[in-house]
Amino acid sequence: MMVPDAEHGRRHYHVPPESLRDDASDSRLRRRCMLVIWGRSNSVNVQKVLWCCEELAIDYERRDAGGKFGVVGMPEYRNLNPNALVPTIDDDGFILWESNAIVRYLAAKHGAGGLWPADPKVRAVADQWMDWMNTTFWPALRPLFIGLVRTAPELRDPRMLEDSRRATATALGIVEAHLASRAFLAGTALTAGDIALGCGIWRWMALPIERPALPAVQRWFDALGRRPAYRRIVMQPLS
Ligand SMILES: N[C@@H](CCC(=O)N[C@@H](CS)C(=O)NCC(=O)O)C(=O)O
Repeated sequence: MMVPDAEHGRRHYHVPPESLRDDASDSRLRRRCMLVIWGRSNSVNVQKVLWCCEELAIDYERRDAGGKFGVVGMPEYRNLNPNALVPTIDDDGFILWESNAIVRYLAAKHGAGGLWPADPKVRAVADQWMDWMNTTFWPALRPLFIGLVRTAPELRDPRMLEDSRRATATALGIVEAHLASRAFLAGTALTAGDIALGCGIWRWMALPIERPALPAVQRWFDALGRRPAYRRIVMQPLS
């Protein structure tokens, strides 16, 4: 049975995991929206997709999967995403996984000229920062995030936490220099590049750690924080 998700308002629905796919013969399981997103809402990669949808006012249903919800190990889910990871989308039968690819797809489909810039060079810069989030920033920050948020204090490795903190601060020096002369990562407006790195920067800002002063990064983060969709989807207690 579908039940409205009170946290996120009328356009969002939780569906029990057993109903992975729609069953047209059962009206209770019938999909209300063309776009279904599988993934727990506290995942950095799922948040990219959710925030993108909110910015573009795309109707979607989110279905809990991953972490404590399981689902990703079910054969039905693995048929959709053989990586057994979240997020995965089903856009009216079109299945796609990898969060950045999903954001690119949705931004191109619904946000051409905006989140997905028309100018190939501006778009490439947005794309560059999406890749940088996945290949540089998140690998640097992830050990610190997992260590402080998802690891019992007695099991934490202080050396590893400090290495991760330093590596992330060093990586952010690159962002600081880049943002010194522009409001957003690809220039004057929010793009898919900001969506990807913006989900990561919230974790850095919300962790109880020492952070170097990075005025341009702070200004950019403050600008993200003025967006209702960012506050609603990303600026949530870390878990
Ligand atoms: N490169 C993938 C990584 C996906 C990924 O690692 N997802 C994590 C959550 S952030 C996951 O599914 N973890 C296992 C789980 O939640 O059960 C992407 O960007 O979508």
